[in-house]
Amino acid sequence: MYVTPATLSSAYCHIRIVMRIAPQKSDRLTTNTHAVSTSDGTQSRPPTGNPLSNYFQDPPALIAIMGVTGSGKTTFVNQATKSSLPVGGDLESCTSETQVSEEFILDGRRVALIDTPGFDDTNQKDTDVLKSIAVFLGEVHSAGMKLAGVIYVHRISDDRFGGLATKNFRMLKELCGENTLKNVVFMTNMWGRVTSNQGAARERQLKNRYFKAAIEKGAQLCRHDDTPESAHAILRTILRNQPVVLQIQRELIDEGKDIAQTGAGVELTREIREVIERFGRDIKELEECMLKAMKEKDEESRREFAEERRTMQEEMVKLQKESAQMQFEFDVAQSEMRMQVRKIREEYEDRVRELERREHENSLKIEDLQRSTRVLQYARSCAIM
Ligand SMILES: Nc1nc2c(ncn2[C@@H]2O[C@H](COP(=O)(O)OP(=O)(O)OP(=O)(O)O)[C@@H](O)[C@H]2O)c(=O)[nH]1
Ligand SMILES: [Mg+2]
Repeated sequence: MYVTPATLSSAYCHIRIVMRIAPQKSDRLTTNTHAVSTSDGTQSRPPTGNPLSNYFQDPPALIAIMGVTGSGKTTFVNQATKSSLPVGGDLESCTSETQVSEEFILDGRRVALIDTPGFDDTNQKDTDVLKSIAVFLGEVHSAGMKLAGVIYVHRISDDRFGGLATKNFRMLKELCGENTLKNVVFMTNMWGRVTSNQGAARERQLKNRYFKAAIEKGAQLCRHDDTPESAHAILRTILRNQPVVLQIQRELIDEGKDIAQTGAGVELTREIREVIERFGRDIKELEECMLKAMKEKDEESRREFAEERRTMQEEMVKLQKESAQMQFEFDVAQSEMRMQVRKIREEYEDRVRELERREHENSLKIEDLQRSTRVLQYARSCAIM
């Protein structure tokens, strides 16, 4: 069973997600006893619902799965974790919120996969996708957890690296940051849909062009052959890495930036800002043309320029509203996240205080016991004399 924030709209859902993958020590022992071993070294485990505070002590290895809508992210998560999260068709998008898988055991390590929605080509959808990923990753970082890495899924069956692939890849770079690219694996899938020559040629193009710079900074390129064994082999590659803090996590939590100010936020709003700026310049030019037509008493041209300016102004106002709406939604997500982060920290501090209190009590008891032992030993030695 999986937890999706879609069912609960506020940031509260994120805490529930985090809690889902945070087993208590006692539960972990219990569930491990019931874990089902499989021949390939993995174990599936029953769901747990435990306090978030346990997460601070012993989190599972977390790996995020990113990529274009329909590239096969959820399918990969299902294969790796042996679950059945809903998957979409090739064109329509399916996963709308960041969700985390049940944790499972791979080679004796607890692992959980973070399935993310892909960026699309509408401002509204992209705003929602960034909010969902940013808030989720921000909360994970504030709970003291790091990511073992990120898998970026790319369909080898795509005959070109189009606009959506470019956008998603840029967003990946902004979310991760240059320094964590060594924890990124570019995973190509859908090899069954191409001939081996076609696939190999596209793979070379990815390696030597689109992913070249990232590969030079340590990212890896892997093939996935649509089987659980191949999924696990890719996860093992990532699990060898030192866990990292992604750029978006650092920006949001350590530097206290708003979502819109982060690299990913700036990248996402860049396009809309550029179009608004271009409209502004075009409107100014049209106004100069109108003025010139007025001076030359060319009423027909002036009217045409005025009509064009009106249409452009309407478009610009529409875009400005969209931009303001994006900003507003980022702000709402931001304040929800801050609230959650505060709660997470308070809970963590309570937990630490409780542990310190118990430790103090225990040391008093030990001192007491030691005193009693000394008295007893003294009494015994007096009796012997
Ligand atoms: N042949 C083949 N089809 C695949 C593979 N992975 C995914 N698919 C198909 O691709 C379609 C989309 O898969 P999803 O797993 O929903 O893709 P996604 O990336 O999670 O999509 P969103 O949730 O919309 O972002 C489904 O019809 C899958 O059956 C693969 O490795 N090979
Ligand atoms: Mg999906």
